[in-house]
Amino acid sequence: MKRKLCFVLLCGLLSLSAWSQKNEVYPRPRSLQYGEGTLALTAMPEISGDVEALGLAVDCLRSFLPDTVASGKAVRLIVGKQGDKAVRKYAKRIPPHAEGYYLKVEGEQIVIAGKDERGVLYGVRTLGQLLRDGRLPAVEITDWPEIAYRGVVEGFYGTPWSTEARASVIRFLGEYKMNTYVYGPKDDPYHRSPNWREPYPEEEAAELRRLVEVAEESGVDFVWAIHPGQDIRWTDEDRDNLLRKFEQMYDLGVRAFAVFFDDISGEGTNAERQAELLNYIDERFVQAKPDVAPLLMCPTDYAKAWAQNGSYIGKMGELLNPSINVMFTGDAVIASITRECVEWVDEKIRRPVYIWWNYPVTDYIRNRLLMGPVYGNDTTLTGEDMRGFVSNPMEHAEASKVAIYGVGGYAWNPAAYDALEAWRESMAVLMPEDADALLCFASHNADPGGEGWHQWRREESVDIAPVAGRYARAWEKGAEVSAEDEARLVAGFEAMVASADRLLVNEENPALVKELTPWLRQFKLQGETGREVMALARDARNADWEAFDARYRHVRALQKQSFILDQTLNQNEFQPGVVVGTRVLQPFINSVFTSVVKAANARWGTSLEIMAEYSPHRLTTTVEQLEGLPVQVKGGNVQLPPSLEVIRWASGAYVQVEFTEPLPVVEIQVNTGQRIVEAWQLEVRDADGTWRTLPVAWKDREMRVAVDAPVSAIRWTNTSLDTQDIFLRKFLVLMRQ
Ligand code: LOG
Repeated sequence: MKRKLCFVLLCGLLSLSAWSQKNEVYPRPRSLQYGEGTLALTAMPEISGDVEALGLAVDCLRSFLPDTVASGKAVRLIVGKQGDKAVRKYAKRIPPHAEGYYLKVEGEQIVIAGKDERGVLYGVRTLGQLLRDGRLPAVEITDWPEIAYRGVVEGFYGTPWSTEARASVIRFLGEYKMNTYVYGPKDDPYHRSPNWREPYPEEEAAELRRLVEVAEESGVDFVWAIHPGQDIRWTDEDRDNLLRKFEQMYDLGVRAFAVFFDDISGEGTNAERQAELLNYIDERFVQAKPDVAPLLMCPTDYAKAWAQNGSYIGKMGELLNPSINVMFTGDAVIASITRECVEWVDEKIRRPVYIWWNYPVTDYIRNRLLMGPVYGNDTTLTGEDMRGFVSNPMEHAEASKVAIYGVGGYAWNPAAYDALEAWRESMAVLMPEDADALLCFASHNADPGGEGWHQWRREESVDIAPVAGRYARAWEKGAEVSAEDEARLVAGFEAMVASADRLLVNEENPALVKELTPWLRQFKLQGETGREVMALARDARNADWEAFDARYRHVRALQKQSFILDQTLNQNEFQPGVVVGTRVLQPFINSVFTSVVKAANARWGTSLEIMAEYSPHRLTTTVEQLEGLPVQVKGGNVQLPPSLEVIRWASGAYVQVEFTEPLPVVEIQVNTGQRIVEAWQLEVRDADGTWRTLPVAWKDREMRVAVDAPVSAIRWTNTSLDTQDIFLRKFLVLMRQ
């Protein structure tokens, strides 16, 4: 994967422009054969088939063909679904799979024969993608989706999508042959406890009704989910409350329903009671209405990590009516979907699982964007293994389309899915003119970081990572750097600045630009800082003090600007701020800056600050690996970035964080990745300047010490007689807010 990604990015510019000239069908069809020649199609063809009954498909046809009769008449379109008179001749060619279609363009004739209504629609969509400059290639296609339900579950915490954003995503789903939008934003009060019992106020109801219409026009099922588990009582009254709410949603036009029991505690988690309720809803509501889709549920144990003994999830398999679909997020909350896990859960739930894929959701890392390729899910999985695959997106709807596009291709045909190809195409879909700039930005904004709750990681900055590694190591060791590597790094930073500038004023996709803007501003600064740090390294090598001194001040100013952006944009109470390029670029820039300034201090006898990120606070340490580590300010708290490598502390070695002034420290948390009881000392310096040692209590790998006093510095020392190898997974100072 790595090598492939790297290759593709290297030729990124070239292949992108070549790609946009082609008219590929996406998702890739099962079988596609081009014939000889092309057919001109500039107006509505003469249709053989029941135009009335074809409804959506004809609307779709009109959307890419001018509705004039004049010149198109020569072309005949034979269209219909299985059983229709018009396509009887092609009955044998129709794939025996739901939503499948057969399409043939030959001579002056087009045939679209669907397995069902949606199959016909998908045939027409394919036709639309094949049409370029009024011409269609002669072609024969047989196509159908592998996974029955494909699309999105709006299931994140945080600001729910606006109606416009939802409508835009729903249309996007339809366009790329996805068929499902599940409505379940955690922060819609009428979805969740305690207000799930209440009807939507008029205005919200009207917006939902509109969305149901948009979904209908797009060939997408709008699934409305309720989340009653936190306060539900297992009484007839609450059962009736739930059904009443479903009836109201039915009146708004909703024809597909879900019940979510994730992230709850207490009585609501009872497996038997949940199953009883769901079966009741299934029998009295879903089955009782002729036009309602199969019921969908999200279990309380929705990931294997905490469904280990399988007793809860096994009960669901045993008790739930067979037609009810059961969601699952995989091995963990955030995880790549593996065959092993799917087989495990399928056996437990006694039906093919409906995957709730927690990507590109960022509600646990709100200062980041996830815009990398959709890769890592098992591509041998079939419709027998999974009944559904839906993506839980970011609260940034437009930016999420990069991932949603990938998910669409994967779920349609996992075996033929090409992660990198889909990723590059999505850039051109979102911003045809600035696709290369968007690709540049996306390639450096992909990794969730592995801090905090979830450990799942993504590749990032893949093309430049090995070059950056070589260059930074050379500086660390004081070795010769490669001129070629240096040139590539400089070009990379310049491309970032140029991409950010172009995207900031892009007019093709204003909604996307608006979402990205805080990150684009940070990205531009990162590109500028990287470029200037490379130049600083050159000044140091050339022993040009004057140039170095001026450049150093410039880098300092850029670092401070980045700090200010992080402290002022995207402020929220969870992960405030804006970070970019965290996996490769920022650590690279920091490491080179620190190495270069250290070398300069040695050469010129100066004592320039080597901490690479701006901070009002200071770090002093005798641990070499921690030198230059930034003291970060996040949501008013102070922290050191978590170390991913083992840190070697000599006897007596310490790290000390000094604040600008005495600050109201409430608690200090240190996580060392291993259990340590003695031989470490935590001290604080009180406002009057005296140091005192705090009693330290460990719980597992972490110690938490209450302070609750103004403190001007904190020191953490290895007081044992031996060298200690520990991680510094967390060094967090909580302030009174
Ligand atoms: C929630 C979901 C949230 C996601 C990622 C499920 C089934 N539920 O841990 O609403 O967006 O994780 O933070 C979840 O995934 N719980």
